[in-house]
Amino acid sequence: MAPLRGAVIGCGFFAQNHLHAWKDIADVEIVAVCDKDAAKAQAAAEKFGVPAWYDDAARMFGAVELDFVDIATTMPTHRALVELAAHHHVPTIVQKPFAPHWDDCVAMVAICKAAGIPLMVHENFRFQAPLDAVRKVLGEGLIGKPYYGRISFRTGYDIFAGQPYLMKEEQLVILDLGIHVLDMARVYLGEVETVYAQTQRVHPHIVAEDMVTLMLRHKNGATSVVEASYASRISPDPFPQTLVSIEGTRGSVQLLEGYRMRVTSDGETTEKNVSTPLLSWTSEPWHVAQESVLRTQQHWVACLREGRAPETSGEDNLRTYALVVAAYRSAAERRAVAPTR
Ligand code: NAD
Ligand code: 89V
Repeated sequence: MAPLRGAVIGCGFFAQNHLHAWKDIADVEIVAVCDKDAAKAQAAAEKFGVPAWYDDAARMFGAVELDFVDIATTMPTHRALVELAAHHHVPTIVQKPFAPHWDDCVAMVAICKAAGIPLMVHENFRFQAPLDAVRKVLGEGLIGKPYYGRISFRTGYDIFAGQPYLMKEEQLVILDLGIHVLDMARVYLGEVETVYAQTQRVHPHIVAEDMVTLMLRHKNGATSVVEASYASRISPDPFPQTLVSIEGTRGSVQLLEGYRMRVTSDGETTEKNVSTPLLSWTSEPWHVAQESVLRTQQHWVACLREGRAPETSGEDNLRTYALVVAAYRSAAERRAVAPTR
């Protein structure tokens, strides 16, 4: 079978990981790249041996036969690009956050459904090896029925150096990072009944919140504390690790610094390292996050080939995005809020 013909739109900071990862998937050939900054598109084409580059997505869709498109631009552009892909009936994977506003997310899901194309959000925490290891422990029933969780991403790593646009966002840490952590709360403990959020802005030169503490009540009665911070001066700084602690009726599972996963089941405790080895294109401290890009893209390809819906479909991501919306409302109104979906 011929490899799937893909294109990448957006050749900026994080797309470099996408492009490396596509190279590692034998079943995919990236046949075009596009960036509105022509120099970036050309540089990506040269670096990754891509035969065609464009500085205009509409022109690219008109010129190239595609089996899918991978949109790795920042969120304000997602809706217009997804609409363009849907117009050309090209299956689409789009980076998180899905969009700046709820209505844009709903519109993208609807337009892809109407066009009959799959839409996946690149929610890569779902595919991150250490976070997946915790999920497997829960799935195997080793800790019994989970009733409490703490899922925490706190760092002082200078994310603004690589992503300076984040300094100007009007909604920052919940939408950019909390969205990943909230997604994992759903995965580990189920859908959410209410969200209570408190935000803080610590960094003096940014517009929006850089710290959030959330308390969730899940529909099955479990409680979780979800934390996201870009303003934590801690040592050692675990970036980009998510730390997890989940308690259940038979024991607990913890994801500790250094990618150590500790499981207590019926009184017996075991510990193992759940990190991933370095790939030719990954480096510390980002390597586990980078590797999750490869896993995310492998999932997308498997779903396309098998004709099944991706786990992090647009439809699924609406449920996570609804938690983000509820969190901002909760923080503004200082009360617990039920997500709308
Ligand atoms: P970036 O600004 O470095 O890159 C975006 C690129 O898209 C730029 O080169 C820009 O010129 C290009 N672009 C913008 N509009 C375009 C258009 N209409 N057509 C073609 N090109 C266009 O941004 P980034 O930091 O790489 O972030 C991109 C996305 O990746 C964001 O949504 C961000 O949240 C996400 N991200 C995800 C992770 C993760 O772990 N999942 C990590 C970092 C960033
Ligand atoms: O955009 C992101 O997902 C970043 C992270 C630091 C998690 O990569 O916030």
